[in-house]
Amino acid sequence: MTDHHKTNIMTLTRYMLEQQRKHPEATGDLTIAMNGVQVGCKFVESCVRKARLVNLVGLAGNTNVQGEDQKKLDVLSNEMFVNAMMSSGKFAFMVSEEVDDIVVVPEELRGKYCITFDPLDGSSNIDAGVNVGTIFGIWRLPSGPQATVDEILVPGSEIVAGGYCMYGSSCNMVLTFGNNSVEGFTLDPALGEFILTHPNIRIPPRGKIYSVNEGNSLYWDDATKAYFDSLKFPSPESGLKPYSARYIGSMVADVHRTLLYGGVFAYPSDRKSRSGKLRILYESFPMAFIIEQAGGRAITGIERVLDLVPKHIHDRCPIFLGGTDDMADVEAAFANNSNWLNGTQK
Ligand code: AFP
Repeated sequence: MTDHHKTNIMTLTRYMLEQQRKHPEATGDLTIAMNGVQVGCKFVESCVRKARLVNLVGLAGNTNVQGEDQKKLDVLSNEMFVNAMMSSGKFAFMVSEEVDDIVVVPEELRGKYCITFDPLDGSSNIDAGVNVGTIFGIWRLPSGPQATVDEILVPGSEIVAGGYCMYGSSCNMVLTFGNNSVEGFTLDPALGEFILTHPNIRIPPRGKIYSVNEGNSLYWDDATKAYFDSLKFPSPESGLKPYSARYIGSMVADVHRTLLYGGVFAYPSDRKSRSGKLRILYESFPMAFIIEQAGGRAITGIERVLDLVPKHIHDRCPIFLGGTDDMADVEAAFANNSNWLNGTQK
Protein backbone atom coordinates (compact mmCIF):
# COMPACT_ATOMS: atom_id res chain seq x y z
CA MET A 1 0.00 0.00 0.00
CA THR A 2 1.25 3.49 -0.78
CA ASP A 3 2.46 5.58 2.17
CA HIS A 4 0.17 8.61 1.96
CA HIS A 5 2.61 10.83 3.89
CA LYS A 6 5.39 10.24 1.42
CA THR A 7 3.34 10.80 -1.71
CA ASN A 8 1.32 13.82 -0.63
CA ILE A 9 4.07 16.28 0.22
CA MET A 10 3.56 19.95 0.99
CA THR A 11 6.09 21.84 -1.10
CA LEU A 12 6.66 25.54 -0.51
CA THR A 13 5.00 26.37 -3.82
CA ARG A 14 1.95 24.26 -2.92
CA TYR A 15 1.85 25.94 0.48
CA MET A 16 1.92 29.38 -1.16
CA LEU A 17 -0.88 28.43 -3.56
CA GLU A 18 -3.01 27.07 -0.67
CA GLN A 19 -2.49 30.29 1.28
CA GLN A 20 -3.42 32.28 -1.82
CA ARG A 21 -6.69 30.34 -2.18
CA LYS A 22 -7.60 31.26 1.41
CA HIS A 23 -7.49 34.95 0.42
CA PRO A 24 -9.86 35.44 -2.55
CA GLU A 25 -8.61 39.03 -2.93
CA ALA A 26 -5.02 37.81 -3.48
CA THR A 27 -3.57 38.52 -6.92
CA GLY A 28 -0.87 35.82 -6.76
CA ASP A 29 1.88 38.45 -6.78
CA LEU A 30 3.30 37.34 -3.42
CA THR A 31 3.35 33.69 -4.60
CA ILE A 32 5.37 34.69 -7.67
CA ALA A 33 7.62 36.94 -5.56
CA MET A 34 8.29 34.01 -3.20
CA ASN A 35 9.16 31.87 -6.18
CA GLY A 36 11.99 34.30 -6.92
CA VAL A 37 13.14 34.02 -3.27
CA GLN A 38 13.12 30.19 -3.53
CA VAL A 39 15.23 30.26 -6.68
CA GLY A 40 17.68 32.69 -5.06
CA CYS A 41 18.03 30.49 -1.96
CA LYS A 42 18.49 27.30 -3.99
CA PHE A 43 21.24 29.00 -5.98
CA VAL A 44 23.04 30.18 -2.83
CA GLU A 45 22.65 26.72 -1.27
CA SER A 46 24.23 25.11 -4.32
CA CYS A 47 27.13 27.63 -4.30
CA VAL A 48 27.74 27.18 -0.55
CA ARG A 49 27.83 23.36 -0.97
CA LYS A 50 30.44 23.41 -3.72
CA ALA A 51 32.34 26.53 -2.59
CA ARG A 52 35.48 24.71 -1.51
CA LEU A 53 35.55 22.48 -4.59
CA VAL A 54 35.25 25.26 -7.15
CA ASN A 55 37.36 27.81 -5.29
CA LEU A 56 34.54 30.21 -4.38
CA VAL A 57 35.80 30.66 -0.84
CA GLY A 58 37.83 33.77 -0.17
CA LEU A 59 37.81 37.48 -0.80
CA ALA A 60 36.43 39.09 -3.93
CA GLY A 61 38.58 42.18 -3.43
CA ASN A 62 35.73 44.62 -2.83
CA THR A 63 34.53 46.37 0.31
CA ASN A 64 30.82 46.83 1.06
CA VAL A 65 29.06 49.83 2.63
CA GLN A 66 29.87 48.61 6.15
CA GLY A 67 33.59 48.64 5.26
CA GLU A 68 33.71 44.84 5.39
CA ASP A 69 35.57 42.72 2.87
CA GLN A 70 33.16 41.00 0.52
CA LYS A 71 33.57 37.32 -0.09
CA LYS A 72 33.23 35.88 -3.55
CA LEU A 73 30.10 34.13 -2.34
CA ASP A 74 28.64 37.40 -1.01
CA VAL A 75 29.02 38.98 -4.42
CA LEU A 76 27.58 36.00 -6.26
CA SER A 77 24.65 35.57 -3.88
CA ASN A 78 23.79 39.23 -4.13
CA GLU A 79 23.86 39.24 -7.93
CA MET A 80 21.72 36.12 -8.04
CA PHE A 81 19.16 37.59 -5.65
CA VAL A 82 18.96 40.93 -7.43
CA ASN A 83 18.44 39.19 -10.79
CA ALA A 84 15.86 36.71 -9.47
CA MET A 85 13.85 39.47 -7.73
CA MET A 86 14.07 41.83 -10.67
CA SER A 87 12.89 39.25 -13.22
CA SER A 88 9.92 38.25 -11.04
CA GLY A 89 8.34 41.60 -11.94
CA LYS A 90 6.87 41.90 -8.44
CA PHE A 91 9.27 44.37 -6.82
CA ALA A 92 9.82 48.10 -7.27
CA PHE A 93 12.77 48.40 -4.86
CA MET A 94 15.35 46.20 -3.21
CA VAL A 95 17.64 46.86 -0.28
CA SER A 96 20.62 44.52 -0.02
CA GLU A 97 23.31 44.40 2.61
CA GLU A 98 25.80 44.25 -0.23
CA VAL A 99 24.60 47.34 -2.12
CA ASP A 100 25.16 50.89 -0.78
CA ASP A 101 22.03 52.42 -2.35
CA ILE A 102 18.46 51.29 -2.90
CA VAL A 103 18.21 49.11 -6.02
CA VAL A 104 15.50 50.67 -8.18
CA VAL A 105 13.84 48.21 -10.56
CA PRO A 106 13.42 49.41 -14.19
CA GLU A 107 9.90 50.65 -14.85
CA GLU A 108 8.86 47.80 -17.16
CA LEU A 109 9.67 45.20 -14.45
CA ARG A 110 8.20 46.99 -11.47
CA GLY A 111 5.75 45.42 -9.02
CA LYS A 112 4.10 46.54 -5.80
CA TYR A 113 6.57 45.06 -3.28
CA CYS A 114 9.93 45.95 -1.81
CA ILE A 115 12.33 43.28 -0.62
CA THR A 116 15.14 43.78 1.88
CA PHE A 117 17.76 41.05 2.17
CA ASP A 118 21.13 39.97 3.39
CA PRO A 119 22.00 37.38 0.75
CA LEU A 120 24.73 35.63 2.76
CA ASP A 121 24.70 36.47 6.44
CA GLY A 122 27.51 35.12 8.60
CA SER A 123 29.85 34.90 5.64
CA SER A 124 32.91 35.96 7.64
CA ASN A 125 32.83 32.41 9.09
CA ILE A 126 32.37 30.62 5.83
CA ASP A 127 35.95 29.44 5.34
CA ALA A 128 35.48 27.40 8.53
CA GLY A 129 32.37 25.69 7.15
CA VAL A 130 30.05 27.37 9.69
CA ASN A 131 26.30 27.63 8.96
CA VAL A 132 25.39 30.74 6.99
CA GLY A 133 22.06 32.00 5.74
CA THR A 134 19.94 34.41 3.74
CA ILE A 135 17.56 36.74 5.61
CA PHE A 136 14.74 38.62 3.85
CA GLY A 137 11.73 40.82 4.48
CA ILE A 138 8.96 41.73 2.02
CA TRP A 139 6.97 44.99 2.20
CA ARG A 140 3.89 46.13 0.30
CA LEU A 141 4.46 49.64 -1.08
CA PRO A 142 1.41 51.83 -0.42
CA SER A 143 1.65 53.47 -3.87
CA GLY A 144 2.38 50.19 -5.67
CA PRO A 145 4.77 50.17 -8.65
CA GLN A 146 4.71 54.00 -8.66
CA ALA A 147 6.02 54.16 -5.08
CA THR A 148 8.77 56.56 -4.11
CA VAL A 149 11.81 55.46 -2.09
CA ASP A 150 10.59 57.15 1.13
CA GLU A 151 7.92 54.38 1.36
CA ILE A 152 10.71 51.98 2.38
CA LEU A 153 11.51 53.65 5.70
CA VAL A 154 8.38 52.60 7.63
CA PRO A 155 7.81 50.89 11.00
CA GLY A 156 8.77 47.23 11.12
CA SER A 157 5.20 46.29 11.99
CA GLU A 158 4.25 46.94 8.34
CA ILE A 159 6.32 43.98 7.11
CA VAL A 160 4.28 41.47 5.07
CA ALA A 161 6.64 38.47 5.03
CA GLY A 162 9.81 37.58 6.88
CA GLY A 163 12.04 34.61 6.43
CA TYR A 164 15.45 33.10 6.41
CA CYS A 165 17.14 30.19 4.71
CA MET A 166 19.90 28.42 6.61
CA TYR A 167 22.65 26.61 4.73
CA GLY A 168 23.79 24.03 7.27
CA SER A 169 23.76 20.27 7.63
CA SER A 170 20.47 20.63 5.77
CA CYS A 171 18.99 23.63 3.97
CA ASN A 172 16.08 25.05 5.99
CA MET A 173 13.70 27.84 5.05
CA VAL A 174 11.67 29.39 7.88
CA LEU A 175 8.87 31.72 6.86
CA THR A 176 6.01 33.79 8.18
CA PHE A 177 3.30 35.85 6.53
CA GLY A 178 1.78 36.81 9.89
CA ASN A 179 -1.38 35.25 11.39
CA ASN A 180 0.68 33.74 14.26
CA SER A 181 2.01 31.12 11.95
CA VAL A 182 5.65 30.23 11.29
CA GLU A 183 6.49 27.30 9.02
CA GLY A 184 9.78 25.49 8.46
CA PHE A 185 10.69 23.83 5.14
CA THR A 186 13.66 21.59 4.34
CA LEU A 187 15.16 21.41 0.88
CA ASP A 188 14.97 17.91 -0.58
CA PRO A 189 18.08 17.95 -2.76
CA ALA A 190 16.78 15.10 -4.93
CA LEU A 191 13.53 16.92 -5.75
CA GLY A 192 14.99 20.42 -5.63
CA GLU A 193 11.91 21.44 -3.60
CA PHE A 194 11.43 22.89 -0.14
CA ILE A 195 9.18 20.47 1.80
CA LEU A 196 7.16 21.45 4.89
CA THR A 197 8.94 19.64 7.75
CA HIS A 198 8.32 21.97 10.73
CA PRO A 199 4.70 23.18 10.64
CA ASN A 200 3.55 25.84 13.11
CA ILE A 201 6.82 26.48 14.97
CA ARG A 202 6.27 27.91 18.50
CA ILE A 203 9.10 29.28 20.62
CA PRO A 204 9.10 28.05 24.26
CA PRO A 205 8.33 30.89 26.73
CA ARG A 206 11.54 30.12 28.61
CA GLY A 207 14.70 28.35 27.45
CA LYS A 208 18.00 27.31 28.94
CA ILE A 209 20.47 28.86 26.49
CA TYR A 210 21.81 32.39 26.02
CA SER A 211 23.53 33.49 22.83
CA VAL A 212 25.56 36.70 22.76
CA ASN A 213 29.11 37.80 21.90
CA GLU A 214 30.48 37.96 25.45
CA GLY A 215 33.76 39.32 24.10
CA ASN A 216 31.96 42.68 24.07
CA SER A 217 30.95 42.53 27.75
CA LEU A 218 33.65 45.03 28.78
CA TYR A 219 31.67 47.64 26.82
CA TRP A 220 28.15 46.63 27.93
CA ASP A 221 25.92 48.95 29.93
CA ASP A 222 24.79 48.00 33.47
CA ALA A 223 21.38 46.72 32.34
CA THR A 224 22.91 44.30 29.83
CA LYS A 225 25.53 43.14 32.34
CA ALA A 226 22.90 42.63 35.03
CA TYR A 227 20.71 40.62 32.68
CA PHE A 228 23.42 38.21 31.55
CA ASP A 229 24.73 37.90 35.13
CA SER A 230 21.24 36.87 36.19
CA LEU A 231 21.39 34.00 33.68
CA LYS A 232 24.82 32.83 34.79
CA PHE A 233 24.32 33.37 38.54
CA PRO A 234 20.55 33.00 39.10
CA SER A 235 19.26 34.07 42.48
CA PRO A 236 17.93 31.24 44.70
CA GLU A 237 14.49 32.95 44.68
CA SER A 238 14.26 32.71 40.87
CA GLY A 239 14.33 28.91 41.03
CA LEU A 240 16.32 28.91 37.76
CA LYS A 241 19.46 26.96 36.94
CA PRO A 242 22.37 28.69 35.18
CA TYR A 243 21.83 28.97 31.42
CA SER A 244 24.22 27.35 28.91
CA ALA A 245 26.10 29.59 26.45
CA ARG A 246 25.97 28.97 22.69
CA TYR A 247 27.21 31.56 20.18
CA ILE A 248 27.97 30.76 16.57
CA GLY A 249 28.32 34.35 15.34
CA SER A 250 26.03 33.67 12.41
CA MET A 251 22.64 35.24 13.13
CA VAL A 252 20.58 32.77 11.12
CA ALA A 253 22.07 29.79 12.98
CA ASP A 254 21.84 31.43 16.41
CA VAL A 255 18.23 32.56 15.82
CA HIS A 256 17.21 29.19 14.35
CA ARG A 257 18.40 27.39 17.50
CA THR A 258 16.70 29.99 19.70
CA LEU A 259 13.43 29.59 17.79
CA LEU A 260 13.46 25.79 18.16
CA TYR A 261 14.89 25.41 21.69
CA GLY A 262 14.02 28.75 23.32
CA GLY A 263 16.30 31.01 25.31
CA VAL A 264 17.68 34.36 24.25
CA PHE A 265 19.73 35.64 21.32
CA ALA A 266 21.10 39.17 21.64
CA TYR A 267 23.29 41.71 19.95
CA PRO A 268 23.01 44.57 22.44
CA SER A 269 24.27 48.16 22.34
CA ASP A 270 27.71 48.67 23.78
CA ARG A 271 30.06 51.60 24.21
CA LYS A 272 31.88 50.65 20.99
CA SER A 273 28.73 50.16 18.91
CA ARG A 274 25.90 52.17 20.44
CA SER A 275 23.34 50.61 18.11
CA GLY A 276 24.71 47.10 18.27
CA LYS A 277 25.68 45.53 14.98
CA LEU A 278 22.63 44.11 13.28
CA ARG A 279 20.91 45.99 10.50
CA ILE A 280 17.29 46.93 10.99
CA LEU A 281 15.80 46.40 7.54
CA TYR A 282 17.28 43.06 6.57
CA GLU A 283 18.32 41.42 9.85
CA SER A 284 16.38 42.73 12.86
CA PHE A 285 12.93 43.31 11.28
CA PRO A 286 12.53 39.93 9.52
CA MET A 287 13.85 38.01 12.56
CA ALA A 288 11.71 40.04 14.99
CA PHE A 289 8.64 39.31 12.83
CA ILE A 290 9.37 35.56 12.80
CA ILE A 291 9.96 35.41 16.56
CA GLU A 292 6.78 37.40 17.35
CA GLN A 293 4.67 35.24 15.04
CA ALA A 294 6.09 32.15 16.78
CA GLY A 295 4.84 33.50 20.11
CA GLY A 296 8.02 35.24 21.32
CA ARG A 297 9.20 38.83 21.43
CA ALA A 298 12.03 40.97 20.07
CA ILE A 299 13.06 44.16 21.88
CA THR A 300 15.94 46.61 21.92
CA GLY A 301 15.95 46.41 25.73
CA ILE A 302 13.45 49.21 26.13
CA GLU A 303 11.19 49.06 23.09
CA ARG A 304 9.70 46.64 20.57
CA VAL A 305 11.99 46.18 17.56
CA LEU A 306 9.03 46.22 15.12
CA ASP A 307 8.05 49.71 16.37
CA LEU A 308 11.34 51.20 15.15
CA VAL A 309 11.43 53.35 12.03
CA PRO A 310 14.86 53.38 10.37
CA LYS A 311 16.16 56.71 9.07
CA HIS A 312 18.60 55.17 6.59
CA ILE A 313 18.48 51.84 4.76
CA HIS A 314 21.58 50.44 6.47
CA ASP A 315 20.71 51.59 10.03
CA ARG A 316 21.36 49.21 12.93
CA CYS A 317 19.60 48.55 16.22
CA PRO A 318 20.28 46.62 19.41
CA ILE A 319 18.23 43.43 19.69
CA PHE A 320 17.23 40.82 22.28
CA LEU A 321 14.90 38.10 21.05
CA GLY A 322 13.41 34.98 22.60
CA GLY A 323 10.42 33.56 24.46
CA THR A 324 8.05 35.72 26.49
CA ASP A 325 9.42 34.83 29.96
CA ASP A 326 13.01 35.40 28.86
CA MET A 327 12.09 38.76 27.33
CA ALA A 328 10.24 39.80 30.50
CA ASP A 329 13.55 39.31 32.35
CA VAL A 330 15.39 41.50 29.82
CA GLU A 331 12.77 44.23 30.26
CA ALA A 332 13.05 43.99 34.04
CA ALA A 333 16.85 44.36 33.85
CA PHE A 334 16.46 47.53 31.76
CA ALA A 335 13.70 48.87 34.03
CA ASN A 336 15.81 48.28 37.17
CA ASN A 337 19.02 49.82 35.82
CA SER A 338 19.07 53.46 34.87
CA ASN A 339 22.41 52.96 33.10
CA TRP A 340 21.71 51.73 29.60
CA LEU A 341 22.83 52.64 26.13
CA ASN A 342 20.42 52.51 23.26
CA GLY A 343 20.19 53.91 19.83
CA THR A 344 19.58 53.29 16.20
CA GLN A 345 22.13 54.71 13.82
CA LYS A 346 24.25 54.15 10.74
P1 AFP B 1 29.20 38.53 8.89
O1 AFP B 1 28.16 38.37 7.79
O2 AFP B 1 30.19 39.62 8.60
O3 AFP B 1 29.86 37.23 9.25
O4 AFP B 1 28.41 39.04 10.18
C1 AFP B 1 27.45 38.21 10.77
C2 AFP B 1 26.55 39.04 11.62
O5 AFP B 1 26.01 40.11 10.90
C3 AFP B 1 25.43 38.18 12.23
O6 AFP B 1 25.07 37.10 11.43
C4 AFP B 1 25.99 37.75 13.56
O7 AFP B 1 24.99 37.51 14.53
C5 AFP B 1 26.89 38.89 13.97
O8 AFP B 1 27.26 39.54 12.74
C6 AFP B 1 28.12 38.43 14.68
O9 AFP B 1 28.88 39.53 15.05
P2 AFP B 1 30.15 39.40 16.02
O10 AFP B 1 31.23 38.72 15.21
O11 AFP B 1 30.52 40.82 16.35
O12 AFP B 1 29.75 38.63 17.23
